[in-house]
Amino acid sequence: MATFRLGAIASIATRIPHQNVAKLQRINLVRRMATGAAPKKPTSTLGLAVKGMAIGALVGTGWSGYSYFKGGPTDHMLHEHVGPKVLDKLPDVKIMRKVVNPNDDSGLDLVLFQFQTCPFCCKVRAFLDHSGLSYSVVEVDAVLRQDIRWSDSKKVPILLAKTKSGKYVQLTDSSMIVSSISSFLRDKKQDIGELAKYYPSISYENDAGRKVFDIMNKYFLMYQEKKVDNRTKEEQEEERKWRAWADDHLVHLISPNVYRTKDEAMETFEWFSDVGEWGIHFPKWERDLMVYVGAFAMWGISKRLKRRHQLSDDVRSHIYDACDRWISEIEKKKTTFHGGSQPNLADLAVFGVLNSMEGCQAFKDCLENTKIGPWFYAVKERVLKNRGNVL
Ligand SMILES: N[C@@H](CCC(=O)N[C@@H](CS)C(=O)NCC(=O)O)C(=O)O
Repeated sequence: MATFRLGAIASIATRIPHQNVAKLQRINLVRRMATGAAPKKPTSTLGLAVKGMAIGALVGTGWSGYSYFKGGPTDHMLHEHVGPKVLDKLPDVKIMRKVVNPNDDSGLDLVLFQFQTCPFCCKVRAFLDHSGLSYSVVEVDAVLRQDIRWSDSKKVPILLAKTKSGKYVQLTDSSMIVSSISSFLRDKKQDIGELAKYYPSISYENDAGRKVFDIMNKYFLMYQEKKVDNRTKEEQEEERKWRAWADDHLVHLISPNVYRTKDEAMETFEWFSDVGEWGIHFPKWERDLMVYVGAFAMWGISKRLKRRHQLSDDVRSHIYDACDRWISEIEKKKTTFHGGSQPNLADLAVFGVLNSMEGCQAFKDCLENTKIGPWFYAVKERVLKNRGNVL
């Protein structure tokens, strides 16, 4: 079964001379199309996707699964290939807080549009904090989403980064954000606006005839000088593999686990409300609506998600397996982190996804029933140590 996603097959090396990128992309497209028609998705996909989108908008979590309901392995027929959007100035939005690191000498000027407990946003924050970067945060109202109305992307995270020309380039997709900023940090001579062009948004039609989107090269770092990455090719490949695993596998285990029962779903939404400060940002009736309606809806939807991802009723066993698999990978290396003595992008991706459920019973159960704890808290310590001051 041809199951790889376009972004994950992008190229064969991380060091891609600029002139070769377009060629590689053509090759990738050919490879992608050469995979032929993949098995059709069940017809319930569309209905589930629509419901998921609506509830996701309402409750503010917008779990990742829905993006995959709209596309994925069965997609074919490239339609468009669009570079990143560039804004002349920042949109008129309310910055809710800033993370300011006096040691940040990157020269970057970043604004993150996010939902606090979205696993993709957690991934991006883990990366930005671990990298010691300063950034501003716009907490997007998950119901009205007026703060991302200026954008063609309806999902968070979105990161706006100031380019050398003084304009702001829009980075969408958590993995693309991490790859493009990480590429920049390895070679600060590059312009973030130019780098972003190596991660075009592509759209194509899936078997159901629906237009779907993905980001090309999203797990690949782009830089000119080999010396800025002294890791072996295998190490780089491993990092990409596990970053993709976090997006394509781990993230799908979150909803079925944190909304497993009505009580757990309520508890989860109460936690979302606490960490997202919904009590401060929304009137009480709206907060309560989000918590009660959201919890009930997600409890129902998580059952369908469970079936879609072919999970057994014992959903905990799947997340325990995932934690075990990840930890055994690190144990094989006999290092503290997947990246060795320092977390790499795979550590930060897995940490970010798990971090999105840290306040939930599911996470407590993972701590009790797997060996994820020491690694998780070791990454957390590094992330918090490098993070700037939250103002
Ligand atoms: N592939 C995207 C997925 C982002 C995503 O699905 N975000 C959710 C929040 S967790 C969202 O905005 N959903 C709203 C929607 O689908 O309309 C990424 O990695 O950033």
